Amino acid sequence: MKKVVHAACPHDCPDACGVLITVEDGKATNVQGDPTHPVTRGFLCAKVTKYLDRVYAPDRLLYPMRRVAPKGQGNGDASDFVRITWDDAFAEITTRLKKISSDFGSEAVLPYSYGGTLGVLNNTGMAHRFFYRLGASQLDRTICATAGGDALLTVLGKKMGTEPEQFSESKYIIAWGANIHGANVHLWPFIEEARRKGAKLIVIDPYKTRTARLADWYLPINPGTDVALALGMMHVIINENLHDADYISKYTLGFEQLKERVQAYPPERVAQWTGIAAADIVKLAREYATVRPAVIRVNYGVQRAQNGGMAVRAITMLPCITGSWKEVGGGLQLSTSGSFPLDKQAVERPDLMLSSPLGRPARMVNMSELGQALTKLDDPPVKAIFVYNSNPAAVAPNYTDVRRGFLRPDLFTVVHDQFFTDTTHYADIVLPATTFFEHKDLQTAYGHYYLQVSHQAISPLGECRSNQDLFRELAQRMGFTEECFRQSDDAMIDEALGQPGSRAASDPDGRLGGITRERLEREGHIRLELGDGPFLPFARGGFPTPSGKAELYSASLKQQGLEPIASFIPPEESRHTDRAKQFPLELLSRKADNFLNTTFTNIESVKKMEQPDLLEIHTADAARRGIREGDWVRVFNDRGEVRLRAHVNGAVQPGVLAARLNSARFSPDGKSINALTSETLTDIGRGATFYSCLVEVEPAGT
Ligand SMILES: Nc1nc2c(c(=O)[nH]1)N[C@H]1C(S)=C(S)[C@@H](COP(=O)(O)OP(=O)(O)OC[C@H]3O[C@@H](n4cnc5c(=O)[nH]c(N)nc54)[C@H](O)[C@@H]3O)O[C@H]1N2
Ligand SMILES: Nc1nc2c(c(=O)[nH]1)N[C@H]1C(S)=C(S)[C@@H](COP(=O)(O)OP(=O)(O)OC[C@H]3O[C@@H](n4cnc5c(=O)[nH]c(N)nc54)[C@H](O)[C@@H]3O)O[C@H]1N2
Ligand code: SF4
Ligand SMILES: [Mo]
Repeated sequence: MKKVVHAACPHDCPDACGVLITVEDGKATNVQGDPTHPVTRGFLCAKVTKYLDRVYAPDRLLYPMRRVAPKGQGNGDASDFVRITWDDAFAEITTRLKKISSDFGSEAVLPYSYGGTLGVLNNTGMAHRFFYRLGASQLDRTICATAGGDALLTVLGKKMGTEPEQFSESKYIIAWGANIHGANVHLWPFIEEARRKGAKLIVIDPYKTRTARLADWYLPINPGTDVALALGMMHVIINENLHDADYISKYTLGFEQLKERVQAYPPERVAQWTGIAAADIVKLAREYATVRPAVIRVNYGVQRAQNGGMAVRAITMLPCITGSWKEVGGGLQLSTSGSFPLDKQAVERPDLMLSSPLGRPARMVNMSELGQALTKLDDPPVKAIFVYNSNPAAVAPNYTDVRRGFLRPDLFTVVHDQFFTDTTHYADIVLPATTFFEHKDLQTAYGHYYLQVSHQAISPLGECRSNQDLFRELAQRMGFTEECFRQSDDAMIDEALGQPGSRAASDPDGRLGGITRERLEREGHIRLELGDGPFLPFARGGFPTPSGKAELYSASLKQQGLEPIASFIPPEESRHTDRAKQFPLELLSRKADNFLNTTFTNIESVKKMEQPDLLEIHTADAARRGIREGDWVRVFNDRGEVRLRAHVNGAVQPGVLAARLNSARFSPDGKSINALTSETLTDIGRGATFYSCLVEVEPAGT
């Protein structure tokens, strides 16, 4: 029997595509983009196009297993483990978690999860309920987006922005630290449509991405200097009277202070920091303010610098002073995630912390400081780590300390995943997880405004369990008697959506309108209730900030001891500081266009599209060090070193190096690129600073 099932891609990607899976006799035989989804438009990215290879990969983890090889040794695959039953696995996990909780307190247990799936249920759902009820440490999920996200909130009050469809109406499009072809490919057709109608595409990025190569104007910027560029643009716009005085006076707060501040950022000065010529800064500012409508796609790349919060704050002020929010095809998009008014409390149940043995909210542990958490944290120390939806042994900063932590013989490590990963290499128990083909979920997005239901297309492979099923069962085995641990997935989707008519608390603006699970199941995707026609979130102000205005001056930042407007403070690890005398090169350990963080790194057909072992370097920097194209090089600083192959291709400017995030186990020396990055946090949002990283490089010999 043949059927076509509607699903939604849950990978950590703004596009959240509608997916059609063909199933024949219980086996998935085809996968394609949903042609009726207005943003997916019938195509998938190159990696998910190969998804059958991932679901049916020969190395899928299919059974629970217990380690027999010493941690961190062995082959890193099934041969390091013996197969056990789910009953054995549950028995061992519950015994260990109970013992650790009674010996050290429940906060000695740490959940660790991030973006494996962004499905509402399998991303948080039962797992959150479980760890809240257990009284485990809470994980502060900062590794990706909190610097920019929190900064955006200080200006706009909500994570909302220009809908992707409106980019086709723009005349001036700035991709600011946004690798659209690599990480957000479904925005591209709208940009192409705009360009056919005469729009210009400008790319601001220290790395010459494919998007930059296709742009009308590419501005390579020194890493971590975006806040200076945005302030410099505002210097020109305000002093040349190109701002929208009416919009500013009605809907913004703090313009006078901003006007005073930008005087310290004349283009000549900004040029010295950013490496962009003063004349270009003036031209960019004038064009941005006068060629209308102009839209900014800023992505999370800019906020992985130490001053990344201030960068996003300053960039977000631009459409507020030009009044560009008023225009169809204007405004700015960082994320649309704040517009999905689901009932998070009902799904996650943080109130269960009060019924835990602690009887209070548990301590927070910052996931961007995992190395410290596993090697230094005390009172209590972390004695058990439960990893799902994540591969921390590769993606967390400061790999050396993270690995040292995972190697601790007294640390009990459980990993739930679809594959053996860098992290299962340290796991005592591994548990097999379903892919999105094998379970149901509710899907939001951070790059558009459509809500979707993702149907289960096939039965779980082997003995795989979804995150929902795992934590539902584990709660029973721990003896948690609360009714919420028996709830079905459908009941949880209903709770997330709330009852039409009684949604007031989580959905004050009525954005869920008449959306119900039944309707989603029938229709696949439904646009949030944003009114008819193009959605202009801030055309008439309505900023949900404390003042109700776009806050160019933020009293709440000031209260936290932070700069209330924005100012440029160079990252400690950048060419502008003393540390650069010792380690003079700025390393961007970027995402691979055809992997998704470390997901897909083991899939042969996807691997063929990538060359993850390259170090991209400018000719001048290579020549000075006697490095030639294709040479093996040693990239190092005082935290660690990695081996890569030099590639001189014009992608980076002098002083900048670029490398790819990859699985540690598939990299030339078996180490993560994060052996070089630090646990220093961002100015706003406690985020990781992957892109503020100074290194030196030398030929490695053979
Ligand atoms: N193919 C693919 N798609 C992905 C991912 C992936 O790994 N691969 N990851 C997903 C995830 S987790 C996320 S968070 C999103 C992220 O999506 P993006 O934010 O677009 O991705 P990044 O690669 O982090 O950064 C974007 C660009 O910022 C540039 N950049 C670095 N430093 C600076 C700087 O100081 N200033 C400026 N102006 N630019 C800078 C980088 O060179 C990069 O080209 O993408 C998602 N989609
Ligand atoms: N150097 C450097 N480091 C970085 C970044 C960078 O740009 N440079 N980017 C950072 C960013 S933005 C992010 S978001 C993080 C990403 O960090 P992670 O979210 O840890 O991303 P992945 O490495 O893709 O690991 C996700 C894992 O979840 C598994 N998984 C998928 N679906 C499921 C499921 O349903 N259940 C379970 N149990 N597991 C599942 C996948 O198989 C995979 O092993 O990395 C960060 N690290
Ligand atoms: S990873 Fe992104 S672009 Fe690729 S199918 Fe999933 S949502 Fe779409
Ligand atoms: Mo991310």
